[in-house]
Amino acid sequence: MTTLHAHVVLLVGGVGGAKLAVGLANVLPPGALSIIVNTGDDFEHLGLHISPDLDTVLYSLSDLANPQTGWGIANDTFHAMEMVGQYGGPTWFRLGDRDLATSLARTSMLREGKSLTEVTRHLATALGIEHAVLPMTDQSVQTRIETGDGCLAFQEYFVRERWQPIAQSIRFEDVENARPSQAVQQALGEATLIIFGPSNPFLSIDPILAIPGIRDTIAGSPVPCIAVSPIIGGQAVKGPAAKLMAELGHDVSSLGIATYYQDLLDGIILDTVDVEMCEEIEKLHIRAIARNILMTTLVEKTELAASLLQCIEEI
Ligand code: FO1
Repeated sequence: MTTLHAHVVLLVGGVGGAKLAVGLANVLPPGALSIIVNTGDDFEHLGLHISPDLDTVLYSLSDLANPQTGWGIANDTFHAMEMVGQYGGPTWFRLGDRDLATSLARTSMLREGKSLTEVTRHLATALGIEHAVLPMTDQSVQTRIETGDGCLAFQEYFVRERWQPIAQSIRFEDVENARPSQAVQQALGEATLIIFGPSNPFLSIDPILAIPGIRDTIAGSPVPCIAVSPIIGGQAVKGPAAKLMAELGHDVSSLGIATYYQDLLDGIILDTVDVEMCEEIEKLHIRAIARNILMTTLVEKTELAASLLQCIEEI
């Protein structure tokens, strides 16, 4: 029997976090799950406001996502991109024709004065999503990566340079002027469980925690806060998490993840291949629980979500 939680709040970034969002949405009724999504990857491109992590979560929850890449829409076409290329425009960021429609709708609604939270609620409803998908803030916060060759905007680093430049530090432009949205503050205030999804700690979770007030709210919250490790057997499941942990001087393991979030975590869920690490992590006064955390199928996403909710009794 899954222990139904009154209100689970999940913090996520890209593809890995979106998979857990799908699993939790399968085991929790609307109103019992709020998904707070990183918007530090957002950028203006081709005159449009692109929100990659929000779109990855929206497409994943509405079963539209491209299963191979995790981002974009399955079986999308790229005729618009071809024409953009013919006119000499940038084609390095692959926006499919249906994917473009999401950014067209978002951009026109933002221009009408709607907030990113209102726009996202509209898009989610239109896609039949009943769970709350919440941008971390309605203000602009842009992740920047300082490398040996200067400062890169997020998508230049992640997509154009294929995250190969060596990162020296990461910063979030204008984060000091940002505020958690009303919906995010309410979700965190009502939370009975807070989960850091299996997302990149530096590029997906940190931007959310950097929004003034969010880290303190979580640190001061009486409810359990657990992380699902994005590192399995010393490797990232996808993306630059392992490479960045090494470049930024952290142990590339679930122990490194637990140590990084330390003051915020009551527990961490790591993969069974790393079970021997549990004892070391427990010395940090963080409960370490080994489960199969690699999610490919819907069943695996749902089973991990259900076991997360059950293992809270052990924390
Ligand atoms: N990632 C890539 O590696 N190459 C792309 O061409 C690309 C296009 C793209 C289009 C829409 C979208 O929502 C995401 C897209 N992504 C692409 C992924 C994106 O850069 C990452 O999902 C996040 O920014 C980090 O998780």
